[in-house]
Amino acid sequence: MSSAGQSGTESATAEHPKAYPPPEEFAASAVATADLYDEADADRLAFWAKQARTLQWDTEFTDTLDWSNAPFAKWFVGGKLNVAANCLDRHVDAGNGDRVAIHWVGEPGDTRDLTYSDLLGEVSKAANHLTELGLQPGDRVAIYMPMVPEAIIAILACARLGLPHSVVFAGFSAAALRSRVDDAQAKLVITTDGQFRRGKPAPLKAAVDEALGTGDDAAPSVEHVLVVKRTDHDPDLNWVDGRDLWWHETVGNASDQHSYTAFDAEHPLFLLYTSGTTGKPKGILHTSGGYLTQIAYTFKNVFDHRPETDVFWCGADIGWVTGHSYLVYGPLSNGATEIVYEGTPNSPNEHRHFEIIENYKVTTYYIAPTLIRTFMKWGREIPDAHDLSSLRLLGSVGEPINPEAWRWYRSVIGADRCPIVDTWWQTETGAMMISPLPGVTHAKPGSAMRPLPGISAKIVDDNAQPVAAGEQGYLVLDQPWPSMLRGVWGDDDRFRDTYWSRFAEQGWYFAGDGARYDEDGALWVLGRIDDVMNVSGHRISTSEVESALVGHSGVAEAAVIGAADETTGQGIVAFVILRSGVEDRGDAMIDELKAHVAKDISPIAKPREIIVVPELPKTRSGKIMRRLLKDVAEGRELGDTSTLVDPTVFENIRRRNS
Ligand code: 6R9
Repeated sequence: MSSAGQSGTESATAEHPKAYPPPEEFAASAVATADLYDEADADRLAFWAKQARTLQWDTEFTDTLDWSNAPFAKWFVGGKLNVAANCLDRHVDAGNGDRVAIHWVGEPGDTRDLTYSDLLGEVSKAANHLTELGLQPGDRVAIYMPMVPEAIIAILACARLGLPHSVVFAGFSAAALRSRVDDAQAKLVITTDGQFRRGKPAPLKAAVDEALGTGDDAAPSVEHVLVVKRTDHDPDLNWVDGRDLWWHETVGNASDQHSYTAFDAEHPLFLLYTSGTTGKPKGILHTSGGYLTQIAYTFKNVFDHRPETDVFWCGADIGWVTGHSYLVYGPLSNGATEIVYEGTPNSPNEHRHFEIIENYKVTTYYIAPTLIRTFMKWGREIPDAHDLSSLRLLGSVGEPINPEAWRWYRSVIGADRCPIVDTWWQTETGAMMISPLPGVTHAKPGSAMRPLPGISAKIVDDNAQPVAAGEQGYLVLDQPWPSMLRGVWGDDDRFRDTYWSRFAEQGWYFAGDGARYDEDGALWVLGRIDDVMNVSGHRISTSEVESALVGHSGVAEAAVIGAADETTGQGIVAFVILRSGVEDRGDAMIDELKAHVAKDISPIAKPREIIVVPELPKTRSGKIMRRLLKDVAEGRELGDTSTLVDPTVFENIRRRNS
């Protein structure tokens, strides 16, 4: 096992310090102070009970945690609350009804601002109509919508009525929607007629119609389809009488007064299907009190949130967990003002995000490393053309961030002024787990640093023994946490097998990620364990090699996989996109890149093969589909490409490879 790697490549110079301390001014008035760690360490459960009490409970909880039926947790036992009331009524009652909750920006340029009072009125109307449709607490609702305000209104209306929502990303296929609707036995599907994509309306309800089928094929659980008019592009829109309802004709005419009832802390709040690499997607189940507690706490402390002055922007889609937690429940439970943007970052051009930051004076910006690398590829003159001085904190989520992208993000977007929080968490964890606290923790480019106060994690080997600093191991969560998944919908065995069987004896949750501590005790998440390569008995993380490649001035983005190799077990194959303006010098370029990796990490990490490509295959959530690259590298037929944003990227990759 080589101990060289991301941390090993960090040399502390004035230009690139090893760790960045929180800026003094920021630290002096930070929301979260170092006391939080001490408080949580002294009594973890008391700490979480205190966090839970920052919410509005209609009935106090009597017990903080019941872990007697592990791994099925019950948090805040006996407590009753309404999640939507915590996101809306509470702020209106406190006199903040006129504060803007959502600055919505549509892709074609239309905008809409909703205050907390507006949002409460809209959610009340939707709740009244859903009640009229006969939905009862516990009934599931599928939401298949683009990023329009009604998507958030629908989510909150479900929460208000105790109807677990299952949001299905609007880029998923009809077949994917159908399998999720069937698995959850959803009674209602909420959708739009169409969605704007790169300036053009594209049908969406048509996919719902295809998914739900007719006659003998009809989805048996679905009673109604509620349709928001967004694009109004199709005069012949298919309509199923009795099943289909226009939102504006139903919700639009409902009363804007609605009194909520409180639900048990463990009442199901939502299902979110994760598209696993094998088998049918798993419906990850989250419940109410614990989820909202950890979401509200992490949003406030990790984003150093100031409800009076901050403008928050999370770039994720509501179809993913980041959208659920930090676009809906986190900001709204904190009474935040946030941006919701409907489109892609380059509609109508690459300036879009920076224009929004400038126009709305965004203070806090939370995106994925893949977007940061895309911005790098487009060039710094684009952000440089805008006044980004309102920004005061930057966040990263979704994948390991390579130090090169981290530094670019900090210097070009954050003007060397804004702390960066690199937040590690998963659909299953519900909320952030490992991240710096921006006013407390020194940040190292590429490291998520340490578990948040109240969270406990370990890095262990195959025998559940802690690994030494520099050694790679399994990242496990050895204590329950409030926003933990409560199960896989309808499949308790799969829940136990997938997450709790690897370290069953110890009762630990295995996250599926590899990680290591460096010599200073900073935690480095190295990516999925299945992304870890084994070359001649050496464990090398794909992200380590990617990081090295992207550290070369000619490379914009890289994806690395371990391909089967007769002699070495696995051989490293890298797919790279060159920066715009960089000339592809053929073999000379490849040799230079190989030498660069060998020098940066170690000769054992030198790629066997480097393929220059115009584009990388990505899922719609922005994750590189390494499985498919492996198919290419190993000369196999391609597996399922249905979740790719652009399935044609493979034609280009194959052409380059042959
Ligand atoms: C929130 C989200 C979870 C997987 C996770 C890990 C990777 C997420 C990361 C990170 C390194 C970070 N991941 N954040 N890896 N550093 N800050 O992305 O959820 O879509 O379920 O993905 O993403 O591999 O296991 P999800």
